Amino acid sequence: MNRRKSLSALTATLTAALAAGLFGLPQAASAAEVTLTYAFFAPAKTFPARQMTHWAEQLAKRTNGKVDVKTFPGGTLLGAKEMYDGVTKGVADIGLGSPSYDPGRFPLTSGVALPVGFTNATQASRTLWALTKEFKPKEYEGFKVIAMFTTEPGFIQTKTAVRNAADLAGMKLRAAGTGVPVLKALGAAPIGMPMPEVPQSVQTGVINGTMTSREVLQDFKLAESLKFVTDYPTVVVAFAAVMDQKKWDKLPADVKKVIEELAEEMPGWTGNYHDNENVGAAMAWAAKEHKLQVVSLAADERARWDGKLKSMEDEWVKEMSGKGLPAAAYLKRMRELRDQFAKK
Ligand code: DTR
Repeated sequence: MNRRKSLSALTATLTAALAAGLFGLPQAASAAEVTLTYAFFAPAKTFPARQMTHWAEQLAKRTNGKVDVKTFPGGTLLGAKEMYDGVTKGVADIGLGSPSYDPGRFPLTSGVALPVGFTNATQASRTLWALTKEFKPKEYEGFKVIAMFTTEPGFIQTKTAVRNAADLAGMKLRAAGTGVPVLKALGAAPIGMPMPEVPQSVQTGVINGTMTSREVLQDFKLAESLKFVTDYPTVVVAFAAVMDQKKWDKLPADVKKVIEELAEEMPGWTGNYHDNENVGAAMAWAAKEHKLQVVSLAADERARWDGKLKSMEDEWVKEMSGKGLPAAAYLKRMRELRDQFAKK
C-alpha cells in the first residue's frame, strides 16, 4: 500500500467514525432500550427535584444511554397526594413522594419524624435508608424503593416572632403530617398540608407560618412573608422514590444493578446538597433580601419545649405496637444508627 493511499484510507475511516459519533449521539439517546417516567410533586429547583435530575443523569450515564429517564417535576404528572397510587396505576414509572405526608399509610417510616435529635439531613437520610433495608416495612409492599432521603430537622418559620410558648399558643402553623403532633405538643394549632400549598396559604392568612426545613424560605420564596425562624430544630420529613414492583421485576438485570447502586448513594448525595449548599444559601439570601431574623430561645424555654416533646416516642411505640408493628425495635435501632451516622 503506498503512503498516499493509506492516508486517504485513514481519512475515510476517521470521517466515518466522526459521522457515526456525531449522528450517533442523538440516535443513541432516542434508541434507549428502556424509557422511564419519573414524577415529583414540587418545582424543579427544589432539592428533592435536584435529586431526581441527578439520579436520572447518573442512570443514563452509567448504563451508557440504555436508559432514558423523563422527569416530571412540579406535579405535572402526579401531585403529592396521588403520588404512590399513581405509580401503582402506571401513571408514572417512578414517583417521588413524601411518606411523612401520610403517616397512616407509612406508619413505621413515620418513626424517623420523631424528635430524636437528628442534627442534619445526611445523618437522618442514612438512618432512614439503613432502617428501611433492615426492617423492610410492609407499607412499601408492591413497590421497589429506589431512593430515600430526608430534610434537615424542621424549624418554625413565621410571620411574627416566636420566642416562647406564649407566642406559639394557638398559632395556625402548617407541617407535614408527621410534624403535626410536634406542633400540637408545643401548643400551636397545626394544619397538615403538602409543601406546594404553603405559599398561597401564607398569603391568604390560612396559616401564620410553617415548620419545615429552611431552604423553603428561598425555594418557595417564603421569606417574602415569613420573616422569623425560631432556632429550635424539630423533626425531619421523609422522602421515598418508588417503582411499581412488577415494573421493576421486568427491568434488565444490568439496569437493576445500577439503580441499586444509586439507591445506596442517594441519602448521602441528597443530604450533602441539602445540608451544605441548599439551606445555607437560602438562609443567607433570606437575611440579605428579606431581613430574615433568627430568634433564639432562652435556655429554660428550650428545656421546657424539650420536655413537651419527651413523651412522643413512648406514645408512638404504644400506638404502632398496637398495630402489630416492630416499633420498639425500630426506635432502638434508629437511635443506634443516628449515633453511628453522627460521626462524619
Ligand atoms: N419539609 C417538607 C418537605 C419539603 C421541604 N422542602 C421541600 C421541597 C420540595 C417539596 C417538599 C419539601 C414539608 O414540610 O413538606
